[in-house]
Amino acid sequence: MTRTAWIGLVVVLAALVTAPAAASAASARYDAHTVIVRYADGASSSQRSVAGRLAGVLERLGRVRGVGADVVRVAGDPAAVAARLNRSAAVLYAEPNYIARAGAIPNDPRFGELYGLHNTGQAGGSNDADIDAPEGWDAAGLGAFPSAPGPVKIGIVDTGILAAHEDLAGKVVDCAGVRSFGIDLLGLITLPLLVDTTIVGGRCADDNGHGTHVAGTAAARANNGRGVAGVAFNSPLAICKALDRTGSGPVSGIANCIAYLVGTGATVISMSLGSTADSVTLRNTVAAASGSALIVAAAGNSGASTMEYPAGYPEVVSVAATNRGDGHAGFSTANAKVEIAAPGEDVLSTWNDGAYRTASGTSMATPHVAGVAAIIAARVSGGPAAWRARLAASVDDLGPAGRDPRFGFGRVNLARAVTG
Ligand SMILES: [Ca+2]
Ligand SMILES: [Ca+2]
Ligand SMILES: [Ca+2]
Repeated sequence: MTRTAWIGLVVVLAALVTAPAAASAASARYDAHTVIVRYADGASSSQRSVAGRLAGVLERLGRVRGVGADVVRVAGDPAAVAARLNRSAAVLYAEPNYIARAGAIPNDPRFGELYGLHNTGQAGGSNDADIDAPEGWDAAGLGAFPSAPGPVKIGIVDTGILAAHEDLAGKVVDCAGVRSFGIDLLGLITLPLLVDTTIVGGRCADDNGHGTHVAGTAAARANNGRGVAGVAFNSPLAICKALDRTGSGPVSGIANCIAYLVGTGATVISMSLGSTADSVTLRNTVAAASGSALIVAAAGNSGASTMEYPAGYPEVVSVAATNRGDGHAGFSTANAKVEIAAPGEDVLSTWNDGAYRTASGTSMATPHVAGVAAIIAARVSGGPAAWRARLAASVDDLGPAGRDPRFGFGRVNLARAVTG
């Protein structure tokens, strides 16, 4: 094959990543050992002490600033103690120490760093600049963090996955990849000779890290006491490796992977990759797949309006990136095809060394949307077109009112998506 012909065949799609850059899940309504009590102003200290002792108060732990109330440790059910206190003339009011929650907070030790899922202003971010994952999980009936596989499989075309990662264990139900990216020379470079993008089973090991990161954001195990939490933490994963260790691969492999994933029954397909080349092969493959799967893809990291594909195809949801302040991430491509935005700057997720890493890119935004789409697909009938409409209708509008080139319809919101 001549060099010219080869370049024509191999349109390289690059992974769209930029340079590297605890709470309790208990369901109790109130604290098990404390009560808040405000004694009557006229009650003497001995009257207070007697009333407390008779009701079950053991000791005073502290005060609630500004309201003149004490926090006391009690014996027995705090609600019963509070009821007894309320019958005493020495008490103005008493109540259980009710627990306020932001929806379902999983016990994963690094969940607190996932501003994209639940932003409390950590690390200088803006409160609630997030996809409202805890509220969404609650509303979707996932607040108890079921570990059993959910009904919607997410397909990912990327560099593969570290399937044995502690936070991805058991997630991968389909694994395949292209047969050969070329001839490997001592692990240093790959000669683009004898490229064979036929899909073969079992070939999805991640030698880059990008694919493992994307998979973790979409579907890492939640509430398992380890690492992070994926948006659709109960979705099984179908993985197809079409990008090599440098994060690039020929369009024929991408197209083959899309067809493979459709065949596995994946109804959401996530592609954190793109190319400025408009390939007829890829366009036709995407069009054929879009009847059975909702396809989401990264808008690109040009920082400009450059059109990239597959995000630019009409059947694909093009995803832009936001930052921890709900602002436009500077690298994120902005153009008329951008349909939705999601957190994509400084996103913590799983890596192929078994650890966790922060990365930035529309690559990182895309799996947030894929995860929300999977939870939508489990609840909304009507197929990919209906799921796509729900995604667009359940955003938090950012920037200029309505759809705009930087944010599309707006930043994705899981809670709105499952209650809309
Ligand atoms: Ca929120
Ligand atoms: Ca986890
Ligand atoms: Ca807008």
